[in-house]
Amino acid sequence: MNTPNQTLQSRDSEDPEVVIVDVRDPDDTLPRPPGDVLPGVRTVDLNLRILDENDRRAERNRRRLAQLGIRALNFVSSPGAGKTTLLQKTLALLPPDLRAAVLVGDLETANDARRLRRPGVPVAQITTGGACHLDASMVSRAMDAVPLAGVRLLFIENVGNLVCPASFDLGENRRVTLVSCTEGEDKPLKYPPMFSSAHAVLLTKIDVAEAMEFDRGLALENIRRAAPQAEVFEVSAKTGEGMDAWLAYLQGAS
Ligand SMILES: Nc1nc2c(ncn2[C@@H]2O[C@H](COP(=O)(O)OP(=O)(O)OP(=O)(O)O)[C@@H](O)[C@H]2O)c(=O)[nH]1
Ligand SMILES: [Mg+2]
Repeated sequence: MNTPNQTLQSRDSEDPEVVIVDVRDPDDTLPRPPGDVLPGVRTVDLNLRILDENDRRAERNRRRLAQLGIRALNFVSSPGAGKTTLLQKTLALLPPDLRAAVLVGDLETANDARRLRRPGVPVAQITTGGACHLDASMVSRAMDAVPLAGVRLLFIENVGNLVCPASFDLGENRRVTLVSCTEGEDKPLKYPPMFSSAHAVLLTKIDVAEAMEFDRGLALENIRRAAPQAEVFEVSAKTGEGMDAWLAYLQGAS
């Protein structure tokens, strides 16, 4: 087990090209049920101090990325909205001169990193243990673990969670929020920070919109209300619909 701020690096047993960056903290215990608080224990809100420290590290990441000539995109969404599938399709369609690397965060498993592995694409799986979001320090440690020379786009797939990742700047240049047709039209209004902080919002899985009786018009209206600053794309990573516009955005972002 790690000591705080120590990183354990290893290779995935199934795909040795996948680097595993284990950032779990030994003090990181699983959440306890509500009410399980010791009598007489006072809780102190450390949120602000932690975020201050994170912002400093994020700025360091941003400077390092700029020096390397890399643009980073942070993909956030609820679990299962289609981040990995979108990235798989994106990597398959990216022009060869737009070299990419991927960092992907999950509490456990290297499943997503395995899915994202392609020849010439460095991939690291960040194992967070109990953490429901990536932070700037985890990203910095994962950047140390993969070869970044020649890379122009760094895709960071955050832990699936529509709340916590919004508070943690990773040093990215663009934040991309995904929301899928299977989640309902109201999510942008119920989880505003994830949308108000996005540079781009992708409405995903539009191939199943009709079967889900999904109201695309209402969903788009809600996205525009919650994220008036964002560019909006409607995509299906299964059929490829909408991918041209998304790829053009990436070219512009690079
Ligand atoms: N029909 C349809 N299914 C999709 C699409 N994109 C993803 N899916 C399916 O949605 C499920 C979840 O997709 P993932 O790409 O694993 O989602 P994710 O956001 O990476 O999930 P986490 O990493 O667990 O947060 C899978 O069964 C995918 O096949 C799409 O465009 N259309
Ligand atoms: Mg995923």
